[in-house]
Amino acid sequence: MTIHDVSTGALDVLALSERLRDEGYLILENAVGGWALERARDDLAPCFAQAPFCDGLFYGHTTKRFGRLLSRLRDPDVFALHPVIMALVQSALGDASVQLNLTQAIEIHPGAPVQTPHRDHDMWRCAKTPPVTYMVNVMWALDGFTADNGATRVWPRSNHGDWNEMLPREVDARSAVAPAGSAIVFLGQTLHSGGANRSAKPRRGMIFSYCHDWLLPDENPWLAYPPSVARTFSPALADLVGYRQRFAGLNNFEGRSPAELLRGDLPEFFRFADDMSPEQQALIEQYHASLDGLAAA
Ligand SMILES: O=C(O)CCC(=O)C(=O)O
Ligand SMILES: [Fe+2]
Repeated sequence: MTIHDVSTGALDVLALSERLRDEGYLILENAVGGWALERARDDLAPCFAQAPFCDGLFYGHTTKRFGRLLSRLRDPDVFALHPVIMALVQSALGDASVQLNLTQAIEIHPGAPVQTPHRDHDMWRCAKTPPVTYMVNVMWALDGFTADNGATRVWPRSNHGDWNEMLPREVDARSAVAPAGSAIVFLGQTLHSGGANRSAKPRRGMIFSYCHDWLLPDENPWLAYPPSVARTFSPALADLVGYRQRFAGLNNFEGRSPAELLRGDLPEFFRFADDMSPEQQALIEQYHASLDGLAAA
C-alpha cells in the first residue's frame, strides 16, 4: 500500500513522485497538523449543514457538495499550497505552470452507494494519450476514511495506457483508508470513485485539484474568487487561481497581469507591456536591426 506518514519527518519527494507515476495514487498520512484539521472541520461544518443534497446519479443523491473552499477556510494556504503536494503536482505535470482546477467539499451520507468509477481528466474532451498527465487530485480526509464509511476507492496502476476499461473489476479497487488529516493524491487519469457509506455517520472530505494553466479549470476561478475576495489571499494563492499573466501576455487584463487588480486604486488605462521569451525578443530586435540596415543603405 502506498502510504507515507508526513508527521514522521522528511519525505523523499522524488521517490514519492515516482510512486505516484507508477501506482497512480499515494496516501500522505497526517499531511496537516491537528490544529489545521480542526479549524477546517469547524469552518466547513456550517456549510455542510446548509448545502443541499446533489442531483444526479454520478454525484449521488445522498452526497452533499460545495465549492469555493478558499474563501470558506480560514487557512486555505495550508491545504492549497502544501509544499509536499505542490512538489508532487509540479513533478507530475512536468512544468511549473500549475493552476487550481477546483476545490470541492464532499460529504457522503450513510446509505450512499459506491460512485461510478471514473477518470477526472475526462472533463476535458481532448485526446488522452497516455502517459500525459493533465491534472492531479488531492482528496483531504476531514474524517478518518474507512472501507465502511465511503473512503475514496482507487484502481492502482489504472493510470497506465493498457488500462482502458471504464467498468473495472470491483475486486481490483482499493479503499484509500486513512486517518483524518491525510491527503490522498491521485492522477487525473487514475480510475477512482467515492465509496459506499455503510456506517452510521457521514464521511467528509475536500478535493483540491490542480491542472496545467492552459486548460479551462473546472471551477471558474474569477467568479469563485473575484478581485474583492482574491485581494485577501496570499500572492501565491492568488497566483494559483489565475491572477497572473501567462507567457506572451496570455490571460492579461488591459495588457498587464491580472494580479494588478488586487492592488489599491486602479487607473482607467494601463500601460501595455511586452512579455516575450528571450528567443522572441531576439527575433524582434533582429527584425528592427534589419530595417535600420535597409534605411542606412
Ligand atoms: O468522494 C470521493 O471520495 C470521490 C469523489 C469523486 O471522485 C468525484 O466526485 O469526482
Ligand atoms: Fe472523481
